[in-house]
Amino acid sequence: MVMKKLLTLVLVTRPNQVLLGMKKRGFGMGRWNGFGGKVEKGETILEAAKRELYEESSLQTEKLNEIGQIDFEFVGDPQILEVHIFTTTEFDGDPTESPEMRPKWFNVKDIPFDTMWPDDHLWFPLFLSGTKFKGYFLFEGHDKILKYTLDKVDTLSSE
Ligand code: 6U4
Repeated sequence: MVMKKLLTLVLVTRPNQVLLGMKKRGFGMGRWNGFGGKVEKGETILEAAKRELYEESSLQTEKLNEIGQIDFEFVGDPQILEVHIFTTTEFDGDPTESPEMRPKWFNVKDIPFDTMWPDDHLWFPLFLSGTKFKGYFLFEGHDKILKYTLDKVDTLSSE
């Protein structure tokens, strides 16, 4: 039986820059990534995305646009991670370090793909150009992609 775990990922942008956080603990530790985490019982995916952004960066937003959905499978693990990816340009507050994340603005041309999940350099160009997408990645461990699909879409299922 396939078990799916719902996760969120929020990418905050301002002109020519994207805010990433260095993950200090847990899943993806040591990698720059967007802000997000698990959807909890009783909340919607969108509510989870806002909550996790706030908990991890201190930024608040009422305006998230869903840009992508990716299923991640890991060899030997029956659980699929269904990650819902959102963007925003409208937010309140200043990025602040949390126990989970150390935030930093990056110029779009200096995105540190070498210290990010290996799938990111494949779909960031779609996100940066405002193109919606759906993907699937099969990982062996956390460093090697065995196969993947990535498709542009007009709409995402949770919209
Ligand atoms: P806690 O709550 O601390 O146990 P943790 O195990 O640290 O959770 P969490 O909740 O931070 O994990 O969620 C993992 C985050 O990593 C989510 O925002 C989704 C994101 N993520 C997972 N796999 C990814 C991948 N291959 N590429 C990517 N982001 C990924 O860009």
